[in-house]
Amino acid sequence: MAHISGTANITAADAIFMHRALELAAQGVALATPNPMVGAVLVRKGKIIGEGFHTYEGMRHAEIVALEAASKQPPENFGGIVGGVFKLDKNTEAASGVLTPEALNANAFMESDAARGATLYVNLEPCCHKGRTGPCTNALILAGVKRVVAAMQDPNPAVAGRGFKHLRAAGIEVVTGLREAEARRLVEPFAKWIVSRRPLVTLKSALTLDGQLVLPHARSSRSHRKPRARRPLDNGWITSLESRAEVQRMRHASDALLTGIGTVLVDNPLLTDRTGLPRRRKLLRVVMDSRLRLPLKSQLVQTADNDVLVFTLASENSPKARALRAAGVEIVHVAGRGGKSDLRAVMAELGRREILSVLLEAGAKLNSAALAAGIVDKMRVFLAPKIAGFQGIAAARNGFQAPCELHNVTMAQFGVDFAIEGYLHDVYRTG
Ligand code: AOF
Ligand code: ZN
Repeated sequence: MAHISGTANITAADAIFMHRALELAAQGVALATPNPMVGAVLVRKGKIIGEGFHTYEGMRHAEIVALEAASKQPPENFGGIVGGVFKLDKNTEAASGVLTPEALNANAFMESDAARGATLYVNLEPCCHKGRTGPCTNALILAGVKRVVAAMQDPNPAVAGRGFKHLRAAGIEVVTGLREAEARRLVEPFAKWIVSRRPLVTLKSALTLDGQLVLPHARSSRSHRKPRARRPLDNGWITSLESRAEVQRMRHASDALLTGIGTVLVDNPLLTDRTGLPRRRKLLRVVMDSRLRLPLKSQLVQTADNDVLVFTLASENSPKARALRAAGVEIVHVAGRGGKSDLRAVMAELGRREILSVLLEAGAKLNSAALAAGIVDKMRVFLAPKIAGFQGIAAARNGFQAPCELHNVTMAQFGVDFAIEGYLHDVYRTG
């Protein structure tokens, strides 16, 4: 249970408005990256007077979007102009003694009194540093916000509690910890990346009740023996339509998808985000292909558009590498040992490219290697109520070689399937 600090006076209304802030934050999915998803709600006299969420292209932080929305409210909604204690003095460029001239300029649009005395609900600590935009703390102080309810501290070391301090120093009441668990979940890819510069890796798998990754007929072109099943089970799909839609949502929420050449050769997958929802960067499709076996005719290569990246032990200058590159595939040589690529180096490279989250959708081999390399942060396993009943293949052929235990486990149902999710370690714990 999260510790709520700042005041004992959390009201039912606080919980409702924080819920709204979290909802808004989630609207930044695939749009905020590589920044965190943040939503903000400004409330005055029990009424929402402005709200918004952050998108990376929109630049402005959620708090600023909410303040701007509030300033566009008709005066009757907030009681008109009431004093100007924090107002910007255009001659001296000073206000309330806590602002830098730089911040004043950045926030000069805040001439409205709409937010004076208001409470801000936000899922992340307001920033107090200058990145692409000015500090939100200054804007909030300048606008006369009286109380800030924030779900969690910003994991960014450039902020990390200093935002709260700045607000308190300016006399603003700060409450933290409300709905913290949800907030931390929403911001976890950013939290992992901003501290370690490595993406958060989620291993996704779909299994039958007998622990198989493959159904009879699904890969009939490869099978030597005819499977005994009389008809293909659901066209070879292990999971339900509802589960597959959920996997699409998981792809939508990820910056990159990672698979192995084995899966590409057998399934010839597209590995795209087919939700149709907007995203600021294409889903990066990443293939581990130590010997550069990726077929030029594969769907992946045929659809490559600056969004297919292959990590290989092979030379970047071989004829095959050149052909793939000509087809629009990026080839990156990676160090390795014993024919196996260094997955930690791969994660470092993806982190350098501002990839915050990786969805690992692979077969037994790459799953095992990823788990062994310690790069997996969480797992989501879809269990389908089907029995594959393969003959001659041990039920353990699912890529989970070493024993491990998941933490913070949650479960959800999608059609007839159950998705079990848990963490291999705390992504907020650093060092
Ligand atoms: C907020 N509100 O909506 C977001 C915050 O380069 P910048 O100026 O966009 O700053 C990015 C940093 O600001 C980011 O690393 C994170 O610490 C914080 N994100 N903060 O107050 C927001 N998106
Ligand atoms: Zn900010």
